[in-house]
Amino acid sequence: MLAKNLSPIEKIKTESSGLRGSIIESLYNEITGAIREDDQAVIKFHGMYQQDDRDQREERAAKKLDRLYSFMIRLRLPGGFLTPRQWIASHEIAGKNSTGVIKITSRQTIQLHGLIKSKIKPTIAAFNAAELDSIATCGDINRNVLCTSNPIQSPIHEEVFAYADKISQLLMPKTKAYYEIWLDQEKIVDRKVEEDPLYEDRYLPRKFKIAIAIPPNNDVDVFANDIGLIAVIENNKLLGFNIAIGGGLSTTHGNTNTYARLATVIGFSDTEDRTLKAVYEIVTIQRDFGNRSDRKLARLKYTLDRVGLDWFKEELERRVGFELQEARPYQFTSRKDYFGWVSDDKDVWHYTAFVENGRITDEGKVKLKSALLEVAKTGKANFRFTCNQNVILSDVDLQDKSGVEEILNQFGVVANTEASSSLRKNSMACVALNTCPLALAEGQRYLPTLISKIEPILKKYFLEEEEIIIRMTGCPNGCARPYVAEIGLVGTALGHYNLHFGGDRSGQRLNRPYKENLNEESILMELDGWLGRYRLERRMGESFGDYALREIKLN
Ligand code: SRM
Ligand code: SF4
Repeated sequence: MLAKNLSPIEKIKTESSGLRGSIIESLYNEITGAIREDDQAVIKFHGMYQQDDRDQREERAAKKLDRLYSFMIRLRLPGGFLTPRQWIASHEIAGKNSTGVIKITSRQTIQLHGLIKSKIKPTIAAFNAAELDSIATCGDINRNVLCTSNPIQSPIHEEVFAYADKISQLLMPKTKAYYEIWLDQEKIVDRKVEEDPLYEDRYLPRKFKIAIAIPPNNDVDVFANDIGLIAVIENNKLLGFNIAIGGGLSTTHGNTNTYARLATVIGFSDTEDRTLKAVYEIVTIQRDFGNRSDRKLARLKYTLDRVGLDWFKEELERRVGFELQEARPYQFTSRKDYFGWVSDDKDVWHYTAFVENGRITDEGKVKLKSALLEVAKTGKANFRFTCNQNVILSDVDLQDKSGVEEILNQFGVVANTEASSSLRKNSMACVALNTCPLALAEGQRYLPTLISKIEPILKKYFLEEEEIIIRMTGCPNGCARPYVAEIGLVGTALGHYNLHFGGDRSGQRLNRPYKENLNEESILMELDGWLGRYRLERRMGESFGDYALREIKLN
């Protein structure tokens, strides 16, 4: 299908000898801090990206210096879970080998930036010693599998959560290249042992994303994924999952063939066996029918819209050998994190700390990184990352709660979580500059400042308590999911953003583009006008997103 004019990445994949490429030669080339171009595509499948410090590009170019290359590594953490021991290891690795900042991503895992080439192997070895890896967190393959984070969401959270790992394992590539290259394990001589019936040698046409949501909280933004599984639970029993397919948010400025799309629910599957089979075969259909010529149109959402929902479902049922049942009713009411302490039905406690844009550092009065290390050292809390880029110190027994709280107080974490405004706590920005090569504008370095300028406007209209979801990205790829925010800001050029309005609180509606290419002054002016009118004209209980959409439709 669409095999003509394959995109250059297709050749790199099939000729990579099981994702080995010439990475080893690239690594030992001491003349440059970079790796060969083809290998830059291959190492993505091992969870890394080559980047350079964009702040220094011009100055270095003027001095005729090579770019300042470094690497970003992203961990595979199904459901976003780390033990305290694994947190301590991650903390130490970040300090030794990277910039030191640990970044919680919008997909529930952590990234380290700024690794120089010679530090990649020691980093992977240290993660491996902590039973952690970065396999398949990037590249044309199934990525980190998400699951609703907070254990309070359901008494059977653990049972649903286990699916994230099961799916991650099911869709892991068979190649042992990761172990050979980065961990010096024995070379595979007979490549037959790593034959891969799922990915073959061409992998998928594009990245592939899966999330599991436990209603009523859609914290994972389940409809933004290629496959979304919605747990159906009755009387504390997992009946199965509604299956949604074809979600994806990225667009390209000026390319009208690209669009954001929310996943469509196609049916319900009951047993574990059937659910996993369905997930697997959805992936094989995308492997076989996805567009391998134009990477801009290669995600499952485009395949689905091209072949049609009916055809896709029929093909899926043919491949799995059973019919999907009719989708069961479900209701999402929010997407938020429950900041502070909450306890579940077993009197086990979970503290959600606010981490602005997921950046774990010691900055100003908030020594978050030190606090998390001290908590980890007590061994009394697990670490769960949320898709809103926050951290939950989870599974704390009642008798250990005050000890954990004392540490959080001592390092300013409680004060910061409590003092941050509702808007700030419901905000999210992508990395963007200075590391993201695709950034057109700032993301996480700028949103905090902009929020400080929006807060007085909210105050003026007595809207400080409103939990309005605001998200910013430095380009239209949508890494902080701005297209499902109530207020979305999508970078077009330095200092300029498209302004979107009208997402709902539970992530079941795309917002609408409102105005293009606004600078800060115009953004603040628009928000002042809109928030003022919202204050006066909103209906009882109406969220800002609902109000804005209603108004946009009217005008
Ligand atoms: Fe993303 C590419 C960061 C979530 C859509 N994303 C990138 C790269 C790797 C840039 C690159 O290709 O060189 C960024 C690295 C920046 C850096 O310096 O760290 C990057 N994406 C991120 C993260 C770290 C944003 C964050 O601040 O949290 C998120 C990491 C998630 C993870 O742990 O795996 C991240 N990216 C997303 C999401 C949100 C989601 O998945 O829920 C999206 C939109 C949803 C979707 O996929 O449709 C997203 N990222 C993209 C795209 C557009 C994909 C497409 O369909 O066209 C790209 C560009 C690409 O793949 O070509 C991209
Ligand atoms: Fe980079 Fe764009 Fe993703 Fe932001 S949205 S991290 S600028 S690719």
